[in-house]
Amino acid sequence: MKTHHLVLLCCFLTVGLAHAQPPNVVYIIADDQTYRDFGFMGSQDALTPHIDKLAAQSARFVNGYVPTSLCSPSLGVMLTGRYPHQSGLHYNHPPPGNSGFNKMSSAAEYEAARSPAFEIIRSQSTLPRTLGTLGYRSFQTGKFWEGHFSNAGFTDGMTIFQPSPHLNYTGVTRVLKDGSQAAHGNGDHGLAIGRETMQPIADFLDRNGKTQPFFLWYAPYLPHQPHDSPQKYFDLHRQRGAAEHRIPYLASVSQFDDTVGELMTMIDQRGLTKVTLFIFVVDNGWTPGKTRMKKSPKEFEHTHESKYSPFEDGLRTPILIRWDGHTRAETHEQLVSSVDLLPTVLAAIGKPDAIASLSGRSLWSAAIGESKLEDQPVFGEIYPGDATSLGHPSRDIAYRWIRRGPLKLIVPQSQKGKAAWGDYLTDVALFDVVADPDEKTNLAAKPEHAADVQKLRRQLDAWWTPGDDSQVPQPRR
Ligand SMILES: [Ca+2]
Repeated sequence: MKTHHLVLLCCFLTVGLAHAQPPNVVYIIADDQTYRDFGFMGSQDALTPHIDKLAAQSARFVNGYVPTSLCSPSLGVMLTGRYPHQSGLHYNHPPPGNSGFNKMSSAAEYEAARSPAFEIIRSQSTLPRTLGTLGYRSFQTGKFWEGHFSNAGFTDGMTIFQPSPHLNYTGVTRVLKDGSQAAHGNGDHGLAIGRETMQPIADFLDRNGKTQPFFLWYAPYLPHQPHDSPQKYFDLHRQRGAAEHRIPYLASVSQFDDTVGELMTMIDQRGLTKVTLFIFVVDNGWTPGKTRMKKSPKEFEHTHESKYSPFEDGLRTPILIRWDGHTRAETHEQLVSSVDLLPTVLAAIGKPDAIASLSGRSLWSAAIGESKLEDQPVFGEIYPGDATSLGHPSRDIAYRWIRRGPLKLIVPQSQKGKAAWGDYLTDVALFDVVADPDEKTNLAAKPEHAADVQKLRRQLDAWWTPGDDSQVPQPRR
């Protein structure tokens, strides 16, 4: 009798678990878009109706940050849940760097030089790898810098570290000295998503959407340059009287937004919206300046204060979290970071401890309206695009920053006696980014702020003081 009861209990538990299938997880990651340039963030000229609709349905964290304002290290934070100085993913290009790679004699030489770096992500926990152990299939599309999609633990994907010459826009394929072609390193075949097609996602959803939970990485090369959207998007913004230097960028923002609409429709048409957790974030900001690009005069260079920089236009992002029936559509003003996303997702799927010792904090209980988020500081680190060595972020770090309340402290780091890379600051700077979001007035030397500088500096150093890289994952030797 007892055994019979046990069997029944087991059956009951199994059925119970089957009903509690964890949600699908969809990351929508904008590439090079400034935090202000969304309708729901108050933009006057950017048109983002589909993202605005998602925002209206989401827990909205409007004071979000990425730790670093550059593509690959920022995506690395999202994949690993660790800061670049912890994951070792602090660069776009391993040594000898982007121009060094372009000077190589053959694709074989380039691939051999770049491949050891892929061991860095292969050796650590990632979101797709962890979700895989929990029964998820995962699909990588768009930007991805770690070679083949499987290196980060995706079960399926588009990026394979092979040239994709049919994508004939800049920054996708390298041509080496012997005429051979190689993948640039930022996503190759994956970069077709959004710009050329959404079909691979439709196919993945049709293959896997109903049978097991899935994780979708939607990180199209948009609104990133080249700003070569279909003419209708240029016409739209010209007719609306947008400033000339903003039109190519705004066109790409509109094109990106339309793809978000397509994606949401695809998921909806398959009846998957209610069982899907959506995350929206930007990898780094990008603000058009008024200087035309030499190589492509229809486009404009970005401002010095956005991408790459330690300033707000490079670092800020809205963060949206939506799972219908769970999250509450409301605005949160607290400071949050993209390093918080991985713990948030693990909390949402009921596996908060699936990866030990993550750096961020879960936003989940705030997103579902269960508790108010505590005010905490956010931190970050800025590097050049090219690493001088692997496994040693301390040798390349150029700026560290902390924001607490309205105050942001930026600390430049000189390397080998030279001023900090990037020509952003030569000395410690303190800004009140609420009163002065353009960071024009450096308060660091003002006597009334001496205590703030000291306190923030202590907190920043406690978070990370460059020097000891012995815990950083190493490349393959
Ligand atoms: Ca980017």
